[in-house]
Amino acid sequence: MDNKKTENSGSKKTEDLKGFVTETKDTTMTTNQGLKVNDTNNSLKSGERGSTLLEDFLLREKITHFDHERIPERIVHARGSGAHGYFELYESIAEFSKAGIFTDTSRKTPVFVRFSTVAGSKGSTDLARDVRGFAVKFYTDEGTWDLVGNNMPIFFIQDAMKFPDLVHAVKPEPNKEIPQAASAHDTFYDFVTHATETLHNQIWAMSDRAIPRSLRMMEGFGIHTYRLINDKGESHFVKFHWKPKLGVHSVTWDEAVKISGADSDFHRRDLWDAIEAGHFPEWEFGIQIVAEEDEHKFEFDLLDPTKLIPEEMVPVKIIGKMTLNKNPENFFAETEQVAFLPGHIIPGIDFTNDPLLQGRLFSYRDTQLSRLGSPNFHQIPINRPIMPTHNNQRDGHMQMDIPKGQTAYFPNSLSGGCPHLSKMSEGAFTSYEERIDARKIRTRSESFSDHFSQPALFYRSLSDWEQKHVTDAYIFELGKCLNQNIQERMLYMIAQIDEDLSQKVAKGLGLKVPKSVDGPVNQAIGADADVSKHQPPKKKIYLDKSPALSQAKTKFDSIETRQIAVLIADGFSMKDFKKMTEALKKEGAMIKTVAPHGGTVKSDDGQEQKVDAAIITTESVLYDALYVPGGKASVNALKKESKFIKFINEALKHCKAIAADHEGVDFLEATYVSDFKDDVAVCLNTEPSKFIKAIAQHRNWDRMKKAEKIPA
Ligand code: HDD
Repeated sequence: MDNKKTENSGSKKTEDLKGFVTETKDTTMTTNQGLKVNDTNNSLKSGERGSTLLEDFLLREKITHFDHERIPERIVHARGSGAHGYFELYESIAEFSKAGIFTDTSRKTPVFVRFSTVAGSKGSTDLARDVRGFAVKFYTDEGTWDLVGNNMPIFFIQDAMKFPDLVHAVKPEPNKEIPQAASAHDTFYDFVTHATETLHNQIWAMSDRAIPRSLRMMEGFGIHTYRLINDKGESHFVKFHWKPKLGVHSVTWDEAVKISGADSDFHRRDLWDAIEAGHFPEWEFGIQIVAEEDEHKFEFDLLDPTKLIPEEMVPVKIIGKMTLNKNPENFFAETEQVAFLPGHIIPGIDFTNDPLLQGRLFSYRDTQLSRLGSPNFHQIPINRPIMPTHNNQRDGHMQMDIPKGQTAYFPNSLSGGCPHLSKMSEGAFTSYEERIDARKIRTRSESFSDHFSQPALFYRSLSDWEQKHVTDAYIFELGKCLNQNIQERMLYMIAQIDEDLSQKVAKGLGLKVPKSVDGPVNQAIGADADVSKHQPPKKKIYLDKSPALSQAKTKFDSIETRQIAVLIADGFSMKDFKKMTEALKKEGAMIKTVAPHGGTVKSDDGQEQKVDAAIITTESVLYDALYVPGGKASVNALKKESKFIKFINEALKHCKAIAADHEGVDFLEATYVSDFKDDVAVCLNTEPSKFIKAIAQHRNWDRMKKAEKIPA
């Protein structure tokens, strides 16, 4: 593998980090004090078989460090994977924002991105049904900007005050610490059915968006409405979007469950391997702009984070691109210690009064204090801005800088007034001067009370196969709830979104959709609030469908980095193998040979071919497509291993592209493929181009209904 490709091309942040990287190559072992060590295997004892001496400072140093190696994992988003890269601007948007990254097209702004699941612990499976975090740290010339978003455009709750309740409901139940990394349990649905604001994000979590094929194949969203501020001090509302170059693709739930067993690091490995192989993941960056005077023209409130602005109402303007081109040197130092704060902002961008965002501005700084242990967490290499910092903050645990001088206060004359204040004309940050005339009041705006229109819009906008996946997901999730009241209450809520969907889910559960539920629908308002005002009103239909919400409308033009399993044994046809794999490789696909055993196998013309995976070590769910070349002896050997038959049937069931040539076709006759010979993604003795087209389609969902019956 060409590691040079992953060098991050002189990025200011990479250069900065280089100063902190330590290497062990060609070095001698020392203690932390630089003392050379000649034995790290045996403690100091009173005689060969005697007790260990307290004097043994080498033992104490080694063990003490080990004892304190762990830090608290993130309370949410504990499981994550990170990468370095850069952001480039296609065109200036100076009319909206004065931020350097939005006006200067010559810049390559370094970024560090961390993707995550939300509910699971640090060691949980990548394939949990969950929202994915999409946090981007931009190291800009004006200071660090963190855009801490998710792969879904809306959030579960409207006010930060409810975040601890949401998280306590979804996390493992506190008495038995079950289930890990799963929302399919009573406490979550108990909460969801009483706080109906959650239903929009919840139905997204039932969709395929919650089980991405790859972190490189999912969208990202800033979610909140933010402000862009131009050099005249004018404000526009904005929503931020990331659009993956490879399109938005997912696995099926059956695959997700199996991948969790076969390779629970599936997403982390996929991201790492793609970057190491030089297939750098890319996302285009887009903005939705709303003028100040249009703030109230929508049928929903722009400050409500459970609402999206349909792209058909306000198009996404693509203005830049992010490329991830370097893996971290050390997981803990970079990916674990990186601290994202929505409050890290730069001139040209500002907050709105979204009550969820406002609470986040407090929470993220606060959490770093217990997670990283010190207010100096910004001095950790990955968190340092690329610009020098000067202020009068001092001391604290693990101070890494040596601030010089007599003064640590402002104003001062002893240090010539330094660090002096920056003028606005020199690029200082100032908050947008929003006019406010209001009562101080603890309440929820009535404009936030429509909880069903957008989940319904989402469901209506999905294709048939996506709707089927949502239905199955609800049946699975509610089927795991032990409390029938909660199941029925949820069926009632789903019926408010879509009656037909609720009936299908009820059928799967063997229950009836209730006509009403006990108590107010929305109970998350407050004891003295007039709940009737907040009962979600009747669903509104302000847009029939939003095609942008459907994965059926994504990109299907590339097979780059797709994993293709090629099933071979001794005697496989090298001619078939070469023709197909060379065509696939040309398009950027990754070829993985799977054989009855590891090591190598011999082709029909006597060549040794390396085996990437022995069948016992692998599963079809880890690949996007499969190919069986000809070769009588090879096919006979494959037939002898029943797992190859399972491998093929399972790939077929998951609607993947399958190809075979010559005797390979005979082998497929022994599987359920024989019932699918007319399928467009089953390519028997065809040119590679047909197979390539089928892989680019990601899946042949037309096969889904019939393929579901395959017992695999
Ligand atoms: Fe959060 C982490 C995304 C609401 C409190 N959040 C965290 C991460 C992401 C998000 C991607 C992981 C960052 C990383 O990789 O280190 N969170 C969101 C989004 C939200 C949101 C998109 C709504 C739009 N979060 C939210 C609220 C609160 C928090 C309302 C609290 C009031 N989030 C946290 C936290 C975390 C966090 C507890 C845990 C670790 C961390 O911050 O650094 O403070």
